[in-house]
Amino acid sequence: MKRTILILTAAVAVCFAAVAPAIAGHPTAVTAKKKKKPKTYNVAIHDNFYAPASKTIKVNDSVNWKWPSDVGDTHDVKLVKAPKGVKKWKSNGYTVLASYKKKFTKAGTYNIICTFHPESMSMVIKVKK
Ligand SMILES: [Cu+2]
Repeated sequence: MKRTILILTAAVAVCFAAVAPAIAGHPTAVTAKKKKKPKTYNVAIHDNFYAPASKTIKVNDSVNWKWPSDVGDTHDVKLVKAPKGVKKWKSNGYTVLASYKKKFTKAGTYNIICTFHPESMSMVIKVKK
């Protein structure tokens, strides 16, 4: 009887030893398959320009426009040209301390203007796959 228990105990130990590395290895395997985390890029709003005025990002990255801490002229952010099927958007106009964030889920070229200064204030965002 004692011998049977001993054999059983050994069998359980062997089984656990076989399973344990698989459990321990699981999170690593999942992490390795994960895609790169999307990024958020800041664009500063000034009188009267965006900085930077052009930016290349990847699909699912975001751009966050930030109005200055010192009161300036009123500016906004309006998408005027985008790849087919992308819905156009426009922020409100602000003079100070605001932000407006947009995610880009489709590859292509996006043209953005400030509707208060459409002649001088524009930017291009290129979204790569
Ligand atoms: Cu403006």
